[in-house]
Amino acid sequence: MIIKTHKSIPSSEITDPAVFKQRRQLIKAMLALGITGSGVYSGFADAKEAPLTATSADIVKNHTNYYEFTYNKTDATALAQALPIDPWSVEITGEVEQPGVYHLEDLLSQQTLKEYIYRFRCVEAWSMVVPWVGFPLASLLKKVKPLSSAQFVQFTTLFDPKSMPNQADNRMLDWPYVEGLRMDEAMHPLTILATGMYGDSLPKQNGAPLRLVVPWKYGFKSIKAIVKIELLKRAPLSTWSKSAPNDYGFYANVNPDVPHPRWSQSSERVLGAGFFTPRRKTQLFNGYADEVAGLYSNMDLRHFF
Ligand SMILES: Nc1nc2c(c(=O)[nH]1)N[C@H]1C(S)=C(S)[C@@H](COP(=O)(O)O)O[C@H]1N2
Ligand SMILES: [Mo]
Repeated sequence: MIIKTHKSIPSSEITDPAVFKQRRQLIKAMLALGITGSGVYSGFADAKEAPLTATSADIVKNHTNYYEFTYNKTDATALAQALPIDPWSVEITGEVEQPGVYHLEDLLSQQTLKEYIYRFRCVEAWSMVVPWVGFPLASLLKKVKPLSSAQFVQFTTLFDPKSMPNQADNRMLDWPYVEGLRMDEAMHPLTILATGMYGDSLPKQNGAPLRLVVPWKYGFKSIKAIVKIELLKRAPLSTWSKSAPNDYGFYANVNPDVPHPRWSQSSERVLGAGFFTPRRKTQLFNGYADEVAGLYSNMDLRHFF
């Protein structure tokens, strides 16, 4: 059950060190028991196509974007191991009936973990297919009861310059990393919080212990190492939109017809595909249009990019 604490408590008091190992065992046990089968949404967006085949775990774990650690794609695998993820707590605050600092273990014990096999498309025009382990963000939000005034959700990554070397300067981005969703996007059943991948716990470089995954949006929306979830009346200013508003919009829906100012988004390089394999044609909403197009029916997607 959720133990609610209304003021910040020192992280040293939050969880027993043994709990991290338990969490890992929990993920494995739930998968083994079949509590988790494939997520309801796995692949169904691709009914007209072949079923999704996951990219090799080796690639997904060693080709990452994690700017708090490095501006290249390979070094976070080693550097992120310094991130202290146990104990971990998440502050839920803002326009919500039950704000508090929640122990991650308590949040997870209320959720049923499932596997969600999703396409993942980075704004840099590469893509992969990842079998995440997680639960719908909506299911967590419902437990803390958003107020009717809540229109947006803002997420914040851990700020810990000791383990995240690039947080020590603000040259590239303003830290901590912040992202946001409109409330209906946050409540959409495709939107998950991931605690694992490939049937195991989440590697640190991929956003452990808790990250967002929004499969119809560019990868930068899928914020890693979340310590704060804030329900807001107004749209938050996300990190990338703030740093380059003409390049990265708030919505960041995958859209082959809306180019980045410096490159086309009409196709993508599929990670793990052979050198001679042609690029894949990018699909509107990353192939999830049947599920999510309705969220944007009255919007000009070129303006709200
Ligand atoms: N905190 C944080 N979250 C982040 C990023 C980051 O640099 N810091 N990079 C984003 C980008 S650009 C992408 S493409 C995905 C990459 O996820 P992966 O490294 O697990 O593939 O994470 C997103 N979430
Ligand atoms: Mo990205």
